[in-house]
Amino acid sequence: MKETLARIRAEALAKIADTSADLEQIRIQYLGKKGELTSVLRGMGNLSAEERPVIGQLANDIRTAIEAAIQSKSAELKAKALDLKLKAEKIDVTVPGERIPLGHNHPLSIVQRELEETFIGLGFSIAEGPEVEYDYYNFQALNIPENHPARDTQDTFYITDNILLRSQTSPVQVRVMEKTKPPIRIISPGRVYRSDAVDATHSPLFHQCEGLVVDKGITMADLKGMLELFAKRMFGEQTKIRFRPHHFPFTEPSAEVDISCFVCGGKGCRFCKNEGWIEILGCGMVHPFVLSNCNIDPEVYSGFAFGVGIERVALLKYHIDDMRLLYENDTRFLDQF
Ligand code: 2U9
Repeated sequence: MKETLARIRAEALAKIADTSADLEQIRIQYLGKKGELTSVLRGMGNLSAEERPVIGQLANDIRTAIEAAIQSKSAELKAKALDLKLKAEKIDVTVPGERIPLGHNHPLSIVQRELEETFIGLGFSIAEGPEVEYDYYNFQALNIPENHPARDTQDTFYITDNILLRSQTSPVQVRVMEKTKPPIRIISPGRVYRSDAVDATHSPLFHQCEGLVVDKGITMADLKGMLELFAKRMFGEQTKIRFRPHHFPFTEPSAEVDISCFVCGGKGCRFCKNEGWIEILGCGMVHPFVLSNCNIDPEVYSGFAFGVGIERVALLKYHIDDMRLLYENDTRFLDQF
């Protein structure tokens, strides 16, 4: 029996020393309920009274030795595994980082921000409204008659008979006037939609920034003074403005405004097609019908309004000759801003 025990001890310890993984299997094989050491101990009933404690002691020593060997091997394996893991997951903090390309504003956003900042500086607030609008706010309230070409399905995107994609940001001002008692001093920048074919100067989606001032005693002089300040801040202090009579259904009188060419200073050059002037926006005194439609008494209050195309300003400012460049998301173009 002593020999069997010695063999078990030698075999078990050799296996433990040798293994790189399944220690539990070895424990079960020798020390488990049906293990080799256990079955030897079961056979102890046949031993003499003198032999029994000696063999018992020996068996216990072997159990302790095997357990200790398993434990120390297990600790060794764990340490090895941790070491490997640490080596594998080592971070080299000296490796140069990957450069994350930084984005920047789109030229249209740059111009819109500049317009917003200029008008905020002149005391305006920013108003926003829905891009999907009622016919009423987009046309009717603005004194655009039933048979006006802008109302045609050829020119405006209709969703239903009386719901459409706004063709100007003016409905925002109508909504503000309905809800607010003057004084009102707002701009409404945003997207507008017209059923136009795409070319160098047209797009079915573009951006406008309209403005509205309503108060007691507002005159065309206020409009002219304000637009002059705007033109100087936006295009430089030397900029002059010029008014030409025009017609809009929602303003009366109405005008188109030119600025002196910021390339040649007004002498005439290729940029301004030898005019010395560049058309920049439309404006006028808010039509009394429009004020009435919004429950503002035109006998008490008057106001002016203007509208500027954000694309138009961007094309001029950055000398871009084709509007499509603004929508194509070609980074070779956009990276220049
Ligand atoms: C209300 C009353 C009047 C807004 C105005 C213009 C003149 C104008 C164009 C500029 C270039 C449109 O994008 S564009 O093609 N706009 O010329 N807009 S007056 O007048 C208003 C607006 C709201 C209640």
